[in-house]
Order: sequence, then C-alpha cells, then structure tokens
Amino acid sequence: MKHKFRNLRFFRVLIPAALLVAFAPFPTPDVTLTERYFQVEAKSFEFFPAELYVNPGDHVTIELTATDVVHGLFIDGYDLEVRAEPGQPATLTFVADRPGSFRTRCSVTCGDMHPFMIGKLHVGPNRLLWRGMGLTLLAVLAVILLPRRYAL
Ligand SMILES: [Cu+2]
Repeated sequence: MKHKFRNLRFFRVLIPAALLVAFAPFPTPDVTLTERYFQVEAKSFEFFPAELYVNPGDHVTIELTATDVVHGLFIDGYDLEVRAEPGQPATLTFVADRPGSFRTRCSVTCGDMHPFMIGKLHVGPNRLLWRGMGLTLLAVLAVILLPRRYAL
C-alpha cells in the first residue's frame, strides 16, 4: 500500500510535467539585437547551406556567392531578393521580423533543374526539437525513477 501511494504521487508529478513540456507556450525570445551572417553558395541547382536558422528580430545578412552561373535567392513571405554573378558575391540584409518557415528559391532561370533550386529560412526556435528532447528526458527519468516491479 505504501509503495502504491508513492507511485501515484510519482505520476501526479510526471504527467503534468510532460504536458507542460509538450504544450507550454515558449517565452517570448528576448529582443536583444543579434547579427546573423550567412555565406550561401549557389551552384548547380543547390544552395549551400540550404537551410538557414535565425531567431525573430535578428538582423540577418546573407552573402550569396554564385560559383558557376548567375543565381538569385528569393525569400518567399519576405519578398526579398539578392542576385549574384559568378565571382561577384552580393549581400542582402534584413530584419527577420516574421516568424515561421519560408521557402527560399533561385530567382534567376539558371538551367533545367532551376525550379528545384530551393532552400528554407527558419525564423524562430526549433520548438518541436526542444519539446521532443524534453519529453525524451522525462521518459528517461520515468524509467529510472519508477520502481522496478511497476516498470515491468
Ligand atoms: Cu536558378
């Protein structure tokens, strides 16, 4: 009886903790100005890196370098564009004031695979990743803390 009571108390803590990790709103990110600088290489229908991660409010600079033919980088949602000639890097600077994930794509018809030259700009913390990590941690704690006869 004593053990059972302890287990109940354990779940009373664990379940709300899991719900909190899964659904609690994230604190608004602090508004300190962060400069983000990315060097993006555009070459044969690919951007490298293809995915850019920033936080809302960041001042973002993208330096686009084209190493074969003229390429452009257009950010859907922000409607911003930068175009680079081979060997002449061009920069785009903006404030990431819209959270979310936005498609980036080449804005210069550069060849057959041009429509597939896409990437992504992520503005905001990777919430799913953090929640997933939090839940995993709780699951591990549960396995460690749960009395053995209860776990199996
Ligand atoms: Cu292109």
